[in-house]
Amino acid sequence: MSERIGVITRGINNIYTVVPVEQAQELSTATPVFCRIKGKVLQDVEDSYNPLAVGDRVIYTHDGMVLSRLERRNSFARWNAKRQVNQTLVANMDRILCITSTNDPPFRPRFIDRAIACSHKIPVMIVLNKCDLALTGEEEQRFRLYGELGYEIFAMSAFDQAGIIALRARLAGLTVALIGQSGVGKSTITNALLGEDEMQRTGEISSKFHRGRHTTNHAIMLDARTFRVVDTPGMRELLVPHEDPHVLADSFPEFRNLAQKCSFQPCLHDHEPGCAVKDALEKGMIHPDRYESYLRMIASIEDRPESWESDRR
Ligand SMILES: Nc1nc2c(ncn2[C@@H]2O[C@H](COP(=O)(O)OP(=O)(O)O)[C@@H](O)[C@H]2O)c(=O)[nH]1
Ligand SMILES: [Mg+2]
Ligand SMILES: [Zn+2]
Repeated sequence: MSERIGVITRGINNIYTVVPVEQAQELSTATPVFCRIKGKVLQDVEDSYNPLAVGDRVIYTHDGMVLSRLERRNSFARWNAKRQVNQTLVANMDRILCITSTNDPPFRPRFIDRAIACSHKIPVMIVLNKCDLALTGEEEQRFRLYGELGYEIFAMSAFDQAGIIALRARLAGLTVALIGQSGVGKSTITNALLGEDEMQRTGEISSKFHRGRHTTNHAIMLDARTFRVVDTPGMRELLVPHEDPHVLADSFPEFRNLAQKCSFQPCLHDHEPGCAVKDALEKGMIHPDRYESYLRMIASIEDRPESWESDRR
């Protein structure tokens, strides 16, 4: 049986939609193969709970077997508290679009901070949706701070066509994943980006293969003509993956140059004396809420059961 390289565009109930890699830029005309994993576990993949994510490149056969997963260029992973495992939601993305809203649900910058921490080697673009609703001055400042820290920021309303057109232009040629709390507008933005034809087609595919319309209870990669977009399921909360807490500081660019000046090496910037990050905080050079956000992430990792670590390593 001939083996090919493909891209996972959807995975549901252990059935993966695989598109030949040479067709991955033109999903709407691609011929997908519905695959299962050959055997019980995928070779060379340790995380057996969720071995494949949307965006993964795999070796598969035409009769529908995934044989192996190729090395990931990057990934977005979170902690699955119910199963006590790190869960990769998407891999090999050009951008994570972290969608937040001004209101309904309220602006939650700490969610954004955690989303950045969940993104391993993927540039994060922070999108503030529902700009037709009000934002306080303080919230606006906290949003603008991401721009100052070097993240791409984008303010829009899914109901305003001008924003959708501008966003489409920015995403040309890329494969991106939308992540965000339930209700911030991910599916509305996705549908607006796709335009009407594609939305209809998505509906047809959903009813044909998976019953019902495109509601987001699993990640799916869709063709927006000039780019690819992955809509991910809504999440009530987002927990940072279980990893060395020192790695978390890497997702705070404002700590980066200071960390070398800390007396303790490596420093967690928590209770250590002579900490350059805490010095900067006291001098008002670091936003107190960003620091608080960081401390909470560290604490959430430390609170996890130790059994997890011994099981996994
Ligand atoms: N006011 C306002 N409401 C929006 C906007 N975008 C989406 N919504 C609404 O927010 C609700 C949740 O949207 P949905 O796309 O399902 O959110 P998801 O859970 O992130 O996929 C829906 O009622 C949308 O109509 C926006 O820009 N402004
Ligand atoms: Mg949705
Ligand atoms: Zn320190």
